[in-house]
Amino acid sequence: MECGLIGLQGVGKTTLFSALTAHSVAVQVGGMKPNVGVAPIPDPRLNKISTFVPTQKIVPATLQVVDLPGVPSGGSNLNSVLAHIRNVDALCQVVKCFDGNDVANDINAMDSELIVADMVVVEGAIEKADRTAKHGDKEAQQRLDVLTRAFALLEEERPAREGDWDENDQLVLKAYGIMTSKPMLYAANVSEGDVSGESEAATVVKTHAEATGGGSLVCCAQLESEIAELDEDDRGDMLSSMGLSEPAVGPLARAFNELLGLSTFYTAGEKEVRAWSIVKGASAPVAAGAIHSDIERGFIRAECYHVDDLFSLGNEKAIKEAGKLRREGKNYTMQDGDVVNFLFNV
Ligand SMILES: Nc1nc2c(ncn2[C@@H]2O[C@H](COP(=O)(O)OP(=O)(O)O)[C@@H](O)[C@H]2O)c(=O)[nH]1
Ligand SMILES: [Mg+2]
Repeated sequence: MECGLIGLQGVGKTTLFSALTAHSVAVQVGGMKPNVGVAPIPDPRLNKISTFVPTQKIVPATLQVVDLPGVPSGGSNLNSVLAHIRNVDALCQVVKCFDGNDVANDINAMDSELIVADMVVVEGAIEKADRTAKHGDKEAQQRLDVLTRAFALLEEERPAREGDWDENDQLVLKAYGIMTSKPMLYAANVSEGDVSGESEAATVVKTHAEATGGGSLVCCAQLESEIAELDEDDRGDMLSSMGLSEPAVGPLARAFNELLGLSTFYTAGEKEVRAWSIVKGASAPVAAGAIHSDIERGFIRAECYHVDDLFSLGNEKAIKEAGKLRREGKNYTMQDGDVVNFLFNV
């Protein structure tokens, strides 16, 4: 899953990107090329598992993050920026809340760019689908219906995300790269003095997100990037002195998991204890495929228990004796927090 940081120029996207990815790549400030990096998702359950299952390595799940160039209002590079935005799975719109700027106006400026660009795409697609649908093509008829409904929303300056879409509809919107239909998280980038987001500016962001079917969170990108540069020991002190319990990447990744409908399962052994992100409701073989396509292809069964059983019973033997070690077949729907060992044969 890939999440794109978007927003106007100078709102703190690159600063937040550096904090999220802990400077895992060279960052170009003010550059026109996207920065791509990987943010490890902090997970308290993962560390707790390793206290019960001694292991050599702890590997968190990751979120791929792209720092997209700022949308230059009407600028010549607009199309190339938009092309990048169409390709990500979810969007995080960074909103500047530290400068006394007109926050509502900034959000509208950014949202309008996306809405207008989507209208152009949808309008063209409607014409094409209309021609094909006239020949009695069922699929084209469905596309036409989805596109027409999306257009009606966009025309009212509302994001396509606000529509009532079923799974098939969503596939259509995704295929056309409709930006305003992507899950959106608004990040209020607040000043050091407002880390809990009590300012008027941060409230505007939250209210807007709620009204338009998006998520929201508060972070101070500047502070987060300073924290990310500290070593592990100093980080905790810095966070607590700022009244924060964890770096923003935690809430951000959780908000995305929620928006994207993801859940987590674990593998736990001597070599590594590891968290994996999958789509909620995925079957056991699909989850196995997140690890390796061979395991999905040769899937025999999953042996699993829930992390909470590990935490209460202490080890696999006790879990087995309590009858909580389950053998699940290919139709099993993975539950968030399953600890799994896949048996396979290729
Ligand atoms: N005071 C303050 N300055 C910030 C914050 N976040 C970013 N900045 C500053 O705003 C400027 C633009 O940030 P940058 O991340 O390059 O913005 P981008 O154009 O959206 O990528 C830089 O000088 C940052 O240091 C913040 O939370 N507080
Ligand atoms: Mg930047």
